[in-house]
Amino acid sequence: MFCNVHPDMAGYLIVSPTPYFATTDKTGAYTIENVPDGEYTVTAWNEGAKNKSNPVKVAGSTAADFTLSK
Ligand SMILES: [Cu+2]
Repeated sequence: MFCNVHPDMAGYLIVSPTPYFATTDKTGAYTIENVPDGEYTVTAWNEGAKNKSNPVKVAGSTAADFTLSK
């Protein structure tokens, strides 16, 4: 969504097809709570970067790290 008054003002709306999503904190860390064990594809998005999707096998507390690039 863009502002028609301020050309540098924009917002983003992401529709998630799953209840399992998170936003990062200012350090880039995120937590997705209550994900059942199983195999998933996790996709990371950030303004100006390419989407990054990685397969993740969740078994209890599981870490999935991403490095995004432009
Ligand atoms: Cu504005």
